Amino acid sequence: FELPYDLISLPRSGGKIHFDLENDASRPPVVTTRLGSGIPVETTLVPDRGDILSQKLGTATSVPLGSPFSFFIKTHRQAAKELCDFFMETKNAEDLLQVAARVHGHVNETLFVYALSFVMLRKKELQNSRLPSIIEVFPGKFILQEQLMKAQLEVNRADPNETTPIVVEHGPEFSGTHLKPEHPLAYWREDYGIHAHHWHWHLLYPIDMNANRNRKGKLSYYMHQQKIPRYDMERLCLGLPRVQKLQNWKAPIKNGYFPKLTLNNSGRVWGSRQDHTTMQDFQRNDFNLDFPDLTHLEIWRSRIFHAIHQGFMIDRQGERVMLSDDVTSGKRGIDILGDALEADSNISVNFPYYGDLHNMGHVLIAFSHDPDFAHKEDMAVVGDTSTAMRDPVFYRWHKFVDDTFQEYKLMQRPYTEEELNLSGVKIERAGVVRNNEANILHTGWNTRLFEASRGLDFNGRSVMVRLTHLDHEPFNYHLQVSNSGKGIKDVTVRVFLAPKFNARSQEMTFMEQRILWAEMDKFTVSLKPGSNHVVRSSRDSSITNTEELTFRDLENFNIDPASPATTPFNFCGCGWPQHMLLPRGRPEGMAFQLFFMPTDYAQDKVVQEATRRCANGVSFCGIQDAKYPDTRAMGFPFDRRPPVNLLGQSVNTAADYARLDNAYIHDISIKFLAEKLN
Ligand code: CUO
Repeated sequence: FELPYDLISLPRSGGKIHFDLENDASRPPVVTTRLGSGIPVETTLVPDRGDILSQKLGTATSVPLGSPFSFFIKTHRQAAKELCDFFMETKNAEDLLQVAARVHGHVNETLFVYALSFVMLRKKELQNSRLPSIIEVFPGKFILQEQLMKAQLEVNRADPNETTPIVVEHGPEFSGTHLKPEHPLAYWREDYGIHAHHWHWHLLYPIDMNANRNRKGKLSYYMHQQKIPRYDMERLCLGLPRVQKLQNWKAPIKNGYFPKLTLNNSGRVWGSRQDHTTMQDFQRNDFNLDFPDLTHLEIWRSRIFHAIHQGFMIDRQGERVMLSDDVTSGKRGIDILGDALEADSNISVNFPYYGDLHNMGHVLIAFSHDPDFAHKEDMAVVGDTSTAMRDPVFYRWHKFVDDTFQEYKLMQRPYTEEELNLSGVKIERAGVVRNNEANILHTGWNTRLFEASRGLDFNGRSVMVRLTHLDHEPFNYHLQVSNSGKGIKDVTVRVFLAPKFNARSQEMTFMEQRILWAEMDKFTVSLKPGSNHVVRSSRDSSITNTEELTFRDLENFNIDPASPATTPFNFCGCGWPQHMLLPRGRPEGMAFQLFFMPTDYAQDKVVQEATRRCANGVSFCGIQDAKYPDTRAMGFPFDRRPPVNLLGQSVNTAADYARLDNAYIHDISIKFLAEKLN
């Protein structure tokens, strides 16, 4: 297998540049400029820039070709930083392409794609460029090796003049069998869209890269936190208990994981973990890592819990840094904690003291099958942001991380009635409508085609893969909202979804349900005085992304570079997949609750210069080069425990919030049709 020829395409004045990389060391790399029609108009050989490799690459060459690259490993982050800095120094798109073409083949494949993507997201002149889906760049990370080999065998057997694409299927069995209790969820964990989102998100909010985005620590907490209720909801649909945090690190991890995937298109395979494997001290010498052992993780955890309970962290000068979300200036406590726990060594309040807990958890788990390199086994999937979410242990680790954040959140005072209330605005009714039917939503299966032959070479033959995935029929939210004021009132409508019953089929208390609320949407509307009928499509959700862009989409995508309205596609690439917006429910229907809460936009809004914004994925991904567009805490109002009393009565369930005029709770049913949706 070889690396892709058409790796990245960039739009530019007069057309697109296709980045053609010949993976043949005996010939110099070639950069071909083509017009939008795809006809080559100019071919420029990269000038001899031999000096580049020795002088500029620094530690970028320290990650071997064909091996895994992990952003959770500090030495790999360093390598990425040096390569990104080097690419950032290029003068323009043309220069970047030439330099990148020269570097290609000399640095690790994932690192190369990572750095090039990183730079394309950040260089002003490339802001309109688009990245193809990671699924087509690295098909081996998404499609089982067996299926790729099948396709290769078919190519070998076929008539060489045959041109019709070969199609291989992936799913719905995915990587295991129902003999294992976690397997029924494989369709969810191995969904292509959630991995593309996770890869893209970490590209936007990298650790140790000095790409310090507004409220990064908190966004890291919130984006990862929101995966837990979504995963738990899916588990409840299948009758599985909620995910348990991984907190006893010296006990065996019950569930193993065998990904059956290949690494960096090199033919090497990702590490597998047997059931009941125990995390070990890291003793490998292949990462130049000055390595802490399990005990270090335990010490860091104690220090972080200490800080949470004391209400402050200690910086490198020994000074107290208070942790509180009620601040009028500076960072909120959740941001400080997020930066220390995630951890970013550049912005952690005290990296040597609070350590590298979240990242090293990924690493120790990812090498638990071969901690001393005795078997020369490669890293497991949980070490790479584009594959980590396949493994059940990912959710157990992140449940631990999230519970740590929740420990902090429970130290915060509850919101007051005044903070929750919005006087003058009343939700009279709210619900959902799908295809003229109220309050019953449908899920089922669907498929999506990707071209495996863009990222892998099947002797020039086109190979498609048909991926099965969960999907739902689109629906609309309808809200009847009255505004008793005399003028227009702008509000932010917050919409959440949670299961109505717990695994014991009981209605949940506020505190049990509190961390099961998944954000569905957040949008602004202007309410005129009197009655308002607000309709919002599920397709416009603030958490979701438009579907993954394939290489073919990019080729067919005509962009007018002169138009200021051009969508900044790269940022739009981030976001939860739209097809995974709903949990699958059950064939007989499953009870869920929707929670709606309009808040005062005048208080929520962030005053900043108008930026080009992508409407998709904002809740999880923010806005490019701008502040996070909501001043309230992420997850408001469920990020804190409730007040003891609201409007004179105690608060026991989320429905008690609906005593407020501006809150509404509504029961719906989600039905899994177990068939292909149209
Ligand atoms: Cu994204 Cu642990 O940060 O997977």
